[in-house]
Amino acid sequence: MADPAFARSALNRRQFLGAATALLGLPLLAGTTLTACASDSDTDAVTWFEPEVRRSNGGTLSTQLRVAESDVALGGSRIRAVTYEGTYPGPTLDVRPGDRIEVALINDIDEPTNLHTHGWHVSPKQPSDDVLLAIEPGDTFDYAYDLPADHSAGTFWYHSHQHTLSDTQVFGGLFGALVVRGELDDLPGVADRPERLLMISQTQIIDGEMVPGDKSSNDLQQTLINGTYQPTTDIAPGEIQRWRIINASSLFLRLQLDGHRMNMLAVDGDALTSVTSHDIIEVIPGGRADVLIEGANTGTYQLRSLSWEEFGPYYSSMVPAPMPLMNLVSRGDTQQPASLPTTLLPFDDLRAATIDRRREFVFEELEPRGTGDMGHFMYYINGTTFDHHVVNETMILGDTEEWHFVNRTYEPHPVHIHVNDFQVVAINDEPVDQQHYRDTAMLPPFGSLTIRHRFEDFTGQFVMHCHILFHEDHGMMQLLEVVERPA
Ligand SMILES: [Cu+2]
Repeated sequence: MADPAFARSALNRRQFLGAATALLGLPLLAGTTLTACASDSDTDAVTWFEPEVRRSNGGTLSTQLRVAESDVALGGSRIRAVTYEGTYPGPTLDVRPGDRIEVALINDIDEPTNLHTHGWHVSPKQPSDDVLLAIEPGDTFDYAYDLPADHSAGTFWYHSHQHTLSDTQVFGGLFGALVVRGELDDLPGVADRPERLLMISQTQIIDGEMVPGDKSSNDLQQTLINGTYQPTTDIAPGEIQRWRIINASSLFLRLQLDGHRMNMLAVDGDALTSVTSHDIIEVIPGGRADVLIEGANTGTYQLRSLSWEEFGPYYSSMVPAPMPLMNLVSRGDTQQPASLPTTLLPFDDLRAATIDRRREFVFEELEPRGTGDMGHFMYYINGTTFDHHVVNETMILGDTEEWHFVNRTYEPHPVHIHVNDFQVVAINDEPVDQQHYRDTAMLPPFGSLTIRHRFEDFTGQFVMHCHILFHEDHGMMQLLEVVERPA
């Protein structure tokens, strides 16, 4: 058993209740109406839900996302929740590079909200991905995103980014998937594979009501896939499916699927140079993975998230015990074996780049536990908390920089940077060989993370923050600005 002093941590972004339950990994049953959809004897039941898909047509997608409280299908019940368009998750927006995406965000709740297109390389200026905007109650804002013609293809997501309310709003249901179809999808072995969307989130339901994010307790939360608790989906033996996995929760997931390898195509919507095969994949808060799954022999297999116990005490509380997430039933006629792709897409390795500037960011936090007041929890980058009036760092368009993040806390933080993706080049000052970009990476406890990125195409102000949204809401975010190169 881990030292409880360390176990009060990443999961513990809300009120810390019932630590013993979390540590023992007891089933999450208290006061809930959620039920598992498949038992061992009933795995033929396919209980699979994916949200409505809205596709672009002729280079345009014009749609609305209405933010309102309604009864939504959640975990097998009807639950009051604030969502987009009355579904949990919201509709999937399915687009192509070069598209123009217009979204009327209608705010029909009694607090401000806004919209962030997580992972998209688009302008951070309004009416595009400006997360400093606050759309007030009763107002509608017409967002418009011009996705570059060379935008990477893969899996992204959208969610509320209203500072101080992000955690509550996203936890409550304000999120949905973004799919970009492009070059990666046309490759032999990737094209035309049947798809599954796995959007992973957390919720807490007591007596048929959702507990607001700031009042809920981590150890009483359920982990859902597309709003369903432990759903079941199917595959045929030998069939190759593409799974789009999105971590909309604050859990650091280590996913393992019984009897199957996970063949990785892309991380955070950025293609790998070649397919890599894994027994376990890590998908951190905010992160995504695109994988190919080849159906095993007839039977029922479990997807679960593993504990981090083996990584040491600072990780022990992230997922306290192996957590079942869904069942995969392999059934039907065996399909003709198809080959998995090997080579994917080329990649501009920034380890070879000339570095224009280096910067350092120190992550610290103050969690005065036992005070009973989460309002005292503060999270810092370079000694300050977020202030939208203050630009913390200014970069020059076209420059390539190396950033070194230092973690002076006992828990990991998922570092997310808007607009431009980055390459991880070292972890704990040891070089790593990651031949792809990403938009979110783990800063290890009492460790460091080194990344390289280039500021391309867009000037303007945007943010870098911890994607444990409770930490972001309580300060762990910086305002960045890219400017034209001075004459
Ligand atoms: Cu954090």
